Amino acid sequence: MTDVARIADRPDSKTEAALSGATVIARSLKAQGVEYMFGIVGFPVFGIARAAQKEGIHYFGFRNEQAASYAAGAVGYLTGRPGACLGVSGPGMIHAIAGLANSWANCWPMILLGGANDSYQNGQGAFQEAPQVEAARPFVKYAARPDRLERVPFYIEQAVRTSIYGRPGAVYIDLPNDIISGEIDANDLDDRIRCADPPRSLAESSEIDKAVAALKSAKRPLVIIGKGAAYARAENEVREFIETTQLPFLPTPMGKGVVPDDHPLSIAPARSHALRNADVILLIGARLNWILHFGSPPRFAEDVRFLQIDISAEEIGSNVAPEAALVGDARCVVGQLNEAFAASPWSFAADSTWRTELAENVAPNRAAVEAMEADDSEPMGYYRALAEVRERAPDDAIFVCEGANTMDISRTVLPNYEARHRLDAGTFGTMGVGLGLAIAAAAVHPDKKVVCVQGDSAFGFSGMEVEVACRYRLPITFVVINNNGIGGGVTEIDHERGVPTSVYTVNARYEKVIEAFGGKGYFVTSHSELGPALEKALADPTPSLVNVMIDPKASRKPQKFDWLTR
Ligand SMILES: Cc1ncc(C[n+]2csc(CCOP(=O)(O)OP(=O)(O)O)c2C)c(N)n1
Ligand SMILES: [Mg+2]
Repeated sequence: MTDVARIADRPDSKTEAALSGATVIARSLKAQGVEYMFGIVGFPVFGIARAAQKEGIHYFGFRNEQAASYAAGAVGYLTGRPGACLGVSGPGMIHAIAGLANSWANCWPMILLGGANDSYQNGQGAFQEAPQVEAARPFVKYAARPDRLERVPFYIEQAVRTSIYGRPGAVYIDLPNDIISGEIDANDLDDRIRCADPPRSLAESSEIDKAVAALKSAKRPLVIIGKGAAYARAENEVREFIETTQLPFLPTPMGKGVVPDDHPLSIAPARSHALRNADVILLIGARLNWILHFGSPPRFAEDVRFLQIDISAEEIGSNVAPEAALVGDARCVVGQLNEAFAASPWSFAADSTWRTELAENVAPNRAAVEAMEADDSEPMGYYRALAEVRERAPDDAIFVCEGANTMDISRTVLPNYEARHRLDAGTFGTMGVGLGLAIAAAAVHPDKKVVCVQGDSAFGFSGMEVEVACRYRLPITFVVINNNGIGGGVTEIDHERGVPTSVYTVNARYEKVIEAFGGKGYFVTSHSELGPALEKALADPTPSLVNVMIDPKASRKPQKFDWLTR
């Protein structure tokens, strides 16, 4: 019980053995492996932030709890232990629900700590009183309000463990002022040891046999790698699996990098064709939700057979019943498949019709994209602007991408060679996550370059958080792809006719926002200016923002299906 001693052995208060509630909270979090906290102070959580800093938790003071809550979820995804978000009672906690929902949809662990009014004022119309536990409930795996200070370590251990065991997700702890500002004799604490990292579970061996047989019988097999594989740290196993079986694969947006994007078996440029024509599909930590068109026609073949690896038994059969139900940890289950293929070696033939057909589909799509990337016309389109970013960003850069076209096109143009190196609007399609995600990535990976590519609308949701990046000296390069609006604007607003609903200020100087806080701003209108600006920005540890004016009419490569086609 060494952690008991950790929490209890250093008095922090007036009386010898007494600990404040804030200290107990901070030490409990630290004891459970919570290393990062993002939030805004005020009544009644001032003391928690101060105590967290004192205990060695990295605290980042934000400008809006929304962005702070997105950062907490991203830390959970990047580290496997929940990031914490700290919010004041009422409006602060309410803003942070945005991050709970984002983490709920993405299955990312995070812990929200919401300050609350003194419990003896409940129901009296206390300052910032709100039904916070109830408000959090639909988006969390666990929500509780500690009843007594001595049990705070118990609740925090339960919350942290719940957030990372099974399918990861968000949790909520409601902290009334009387708990935070209370005092306790250290000997009275109901202390807890650090919960172990989640136990990893294997799939049933009969389901492994079924999956192996199905893959061997396939004429048109496909592997889809989701962010569940990235979360499970399955990259070594998945890479081995692809090498051994020679199966073509497709990553989901945040599954990119589990196997490097430049791997010859990646058929991402032929995504639509591969989905529509595959006969057996192995899902590795990827759900059949809207991102994969529910696994249904017309985007998939009528009789496609799914083999589904998922940590959550409840996910099995969601939208389509699979032929093999591989419930378990993606790293372990892919390891089981590797063992099976080592015992009975097999690989998919390189000269198969399917591989030839996929290659024939990859080539023209890749050529079309390359032509747009090389397009010299002014003003620039997306592809040229993003290709300039790709040419200059380091290979191990963490890309944060959001916007409509900006995000979709960045997925094609910006490569990932490592797992968990792409963060975006995710399963919830949340605009405004970029700043929080970028700050989280820079906090977790101080040695890496974070490049945050956002549409001008996406940037606007949390743009003020550039102040946080500057204050904490995080070497982030923000790139705003500016087309004067949501999915495209105009070159001039005709006020006589009224302002169109998707239009924002024309030629808005977003780079000046970061300059206000000591960051470096660049405003570019042509590709000849963009390259040098990016070079300077990326080489400089000072946070920077490159505001790239592109053609307001620029768009994606024509798609056979739009992204919501059922
Ligand atoms: C919180 C939230 N509000 C609104 C939306 C709707 N929405 C989808 S994409 C988008 C912005 C797209 O514009 P921009 O970021 O400028 O990217 P572009 O397509 O212009 O490159 C909006 C507002 C959303 N997804 N999330
Ligand atoms: Mg835009």
